[in-house]
Amino acid sequence: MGDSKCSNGVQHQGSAMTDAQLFEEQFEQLVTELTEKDFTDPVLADALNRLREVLQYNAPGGKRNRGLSVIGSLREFVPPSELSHDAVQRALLVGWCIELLQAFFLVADDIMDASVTRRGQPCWYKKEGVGLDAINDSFLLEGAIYRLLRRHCRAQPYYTHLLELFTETSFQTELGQALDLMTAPPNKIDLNRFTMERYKAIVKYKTAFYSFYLPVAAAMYMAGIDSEVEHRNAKTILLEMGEFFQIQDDYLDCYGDPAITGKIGTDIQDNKCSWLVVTALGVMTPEQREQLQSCYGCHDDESVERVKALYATLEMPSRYRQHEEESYQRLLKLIERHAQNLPHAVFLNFAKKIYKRNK
Ligand code: DMA
Ligand code: MG
Ligand code: MG
Ligand code: MG
Repeated sequence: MGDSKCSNGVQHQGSAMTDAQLFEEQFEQLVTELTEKDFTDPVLADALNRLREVLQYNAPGGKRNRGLSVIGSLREFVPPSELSHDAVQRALLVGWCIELLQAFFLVADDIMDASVTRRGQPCWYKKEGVGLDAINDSFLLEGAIYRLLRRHCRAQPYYTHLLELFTETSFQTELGQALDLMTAPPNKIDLNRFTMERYKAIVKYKTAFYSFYLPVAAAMYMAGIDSEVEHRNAKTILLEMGEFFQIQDDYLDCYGDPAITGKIGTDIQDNKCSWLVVTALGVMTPEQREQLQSCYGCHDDESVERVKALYATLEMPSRYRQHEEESYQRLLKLIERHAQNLPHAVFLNFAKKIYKRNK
């Protein structure tokens, strides 16, 4: 498909833009809205310029899986003849709100995890002159979500559902981040903390709700599906997918190529309760456990290399691949069992994007 856009943004007849292109195109509009139309008091000019810079640096550049899956899911719930142009635009906007929520969490997460790069560029707090001012910038990103929802969805019957969904999901994520952080205290290495039970709790709350349940649940509300039973069914499937997604993230933290993932791993140095360390602990000898105790959570390269060498001895990459296969099969079964009244494509489309990813 060729580029269907004229330079002024008007479509040529017959060659419709893809959702990904429409999504892309909407971003600058939203930035303009947030920074030029929302508040017009001239004394705010500097703050609004800051907001623009924060939005442009932190919101784009990701895989956009979360954002695009709102419109993707909505198209599975509603037949094309019943999906108006405005409804599509609103679904794209809600998708951007999820990307903003993600940007809000990531700006803060990178400070807390002492990360260096994100999406192939320096983490926002690492930029010259930004530092811990990034904390307030993360609040700005969060605030932008609710300005946009109000402006675009206030008159919709699902507005309250969406608001509650965003606030509830944010709180769940914050609880998950709290668990993640308190399970990884710096300089207090205690391998007994790293149980599979604790691991599952962390990833369900810090990742699965906002990355998987949130976009599909938003599309369900937008399609008028608000039955508790259907939301529970969707949640069962999506939380399972979310758990697997974070396991991949943990795997890629150690084994991913930073040129592809856009970020340099820090989990070993940060003493994180990662899937790799939890799984390795389950299969190692007492001697290996003692070795790990002496080099996990340390910042020097030699210690990190020793942890990685131990992972290699324990064949962690092949254990991961085996887990990936099993998890995929389990997911297909869950879809069969729990998506009786929901289009399977919603879940399968998502699964297709995440299994075997390297980014
Ligand atoms: C990410 O966990 C969770 C949130 C809520 C941002 P993480 O620190 O493993 O993410 P990343 O590897 O992207 O820093
Ligand atoms: Mg992190
Ligand atoms: Mg983190
Ligand atoms: Mg990670």
